[in-house]
Formats: sequence, structure tokens, C-alpha cells
Amino acid sequence: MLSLPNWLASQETKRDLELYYQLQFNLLTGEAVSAEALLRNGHSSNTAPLGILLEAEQDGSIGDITTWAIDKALEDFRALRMRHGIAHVAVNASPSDIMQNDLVKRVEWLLKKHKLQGKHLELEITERLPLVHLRNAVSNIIALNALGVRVVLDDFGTGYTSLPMLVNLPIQGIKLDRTFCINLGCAKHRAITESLVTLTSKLKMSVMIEGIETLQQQEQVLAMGCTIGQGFLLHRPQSKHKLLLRR
Ligand code: G
Ligand code: MN
Repeated sequence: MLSLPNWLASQETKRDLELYYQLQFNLLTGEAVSAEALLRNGHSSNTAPLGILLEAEQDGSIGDITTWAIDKALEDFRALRMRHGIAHVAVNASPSDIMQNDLVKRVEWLLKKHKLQGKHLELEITERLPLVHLRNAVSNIIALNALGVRVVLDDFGTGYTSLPMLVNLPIQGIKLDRTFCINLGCAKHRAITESLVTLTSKLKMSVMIEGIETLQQQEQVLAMGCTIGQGFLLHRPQSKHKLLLRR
């Protein structure tokens, strides 16, 4: 059994990070299907610690932060599922995480620790960096899938994402970047969004759109056949404590 290093206990105070959660919805039924765990600065709350993440990607400590986030998100999952009926919790992983040799072992260890199944966890890979070791990423995704963990590409359409990724990576779905939502008023952008929704369905992948802020956007993406969404219109990121309060 893999023994986790001390950072698991010290990371939180050292970096002063906490997790917020934003619910993701079935747009047809209005039911929450998942909650995305979002890293936030502990005291100033609601601000994403982007600087810390970029720095950690450079100095190689991002793996520890990601493992910490998975641990915490799995710990919170049961209560969130009881309260909101979600099927899984989604955690962000960076390209360097998905290429890391012991990622799968860590995930397996954490699932056992929390007595949860792989299907209760989804990893969203953000392509802030290029996936230079594609082979490692592919074998890790296959091993994660074997555990039942879903892997999706985050912020699709920005950064280093490209169409061949949909063929080269054994992923289960994509999250369309919020810029697609912002630009739904433009016919050309709308055509691209609609085509991507059709494409994912042909590839038998799931598609979620992020950044839904208006009813009109929600109706437009639903009309395109995109039935899963996330955005401020539906739910704003909240601390676990607030999310568990009775409405
Ligand atoms: O790309 P990623 O899946 O990590 O997106 C999550 C981030 O997007 C969070 O930081 C969250 O606060 C932000 N976010 C979520 N919904 C919306 C929205 O409707 N509008 C904007 N501008 N940001 C959003
Ligand atoms: Mn994400």
C-alpha cells in the first residue's frame, strides 16, 4: 500500500488552500449531477489561487496539490451526495498530473481510504501546458478508466487543446470553455459550438458547457443538444459548509 507523505496534513496550512464546490446540472431535469471542486485561497475566499497553481506546475509540486484536492473532495463527497444527489465529484488535474507515474496509485489509494468507487470521481484535465508525454497520459487514463474514474478535457477550445486530442486520448468527454457561451450571439461561434456538440455525440463522448450566465444561453445550448451545464446562472461556487445548509 502506498503511504502518503506528510504534505497531506501540512499542505492545507502551508498553502492556505480550501475547496469550494460548484454544482453541475442536467439542464433538462434541473438536477445536480456533479460538483466541481475548485481550489480557493483560504482567507480571501472566492479567488482562485492561479499564481500558486502556475508556480506549482513549474516547481513540480502540483501533483501534491492535486492529490490533496482529490483526498478532500472524496472526503466531502458523501455529504454532498446526500444533500444534492450528485453522482460524482469532479477534480481539476493539470497535464503534468496526468503524465505523472504514480497518479493512478495515489487515486487508487485515496478511493480505498474513503471507501468509494472509481465512478464517484471525475478528473478534468486542463491543458494549460502541452501534453508532451502523450504515452504516459494515455496509459494513465486507461488505468484510471479501469478503476471506473472518468476523465474529461477541461476548457476545451482554448490553450493547447486540439481536435486530434479527441482521438489520441481515451477520454470520456469534454467541457466546452466558457468563451463558447459568451460568444453564442455570434453566428460563426454558434456554428462551432453546435458542431462540437454534434462531434462529441458522434464520438460517443459527453459534452458539458461551462459559463452559463443567462437563461438565453441555457436555452441556446439545450437546443443544440448539450444537456449538461455549469455556470453562475445555475449555481455559484460555495464552501462545503454553505452547500450543506438547508435551503
Ligand atoms: O475551467 P474550469 O472548469 O476550471 O472552470 C471553473 C471556474 O470557472 C471557476 O473558477 C468558476 O468560478 C468559474 N466559473 C464558473 N461558472 C462561471 C460563469 O458562469 N461565469 C464565469 N465568468 N466564470 C464561471
Ligand atoms: Mn474545471
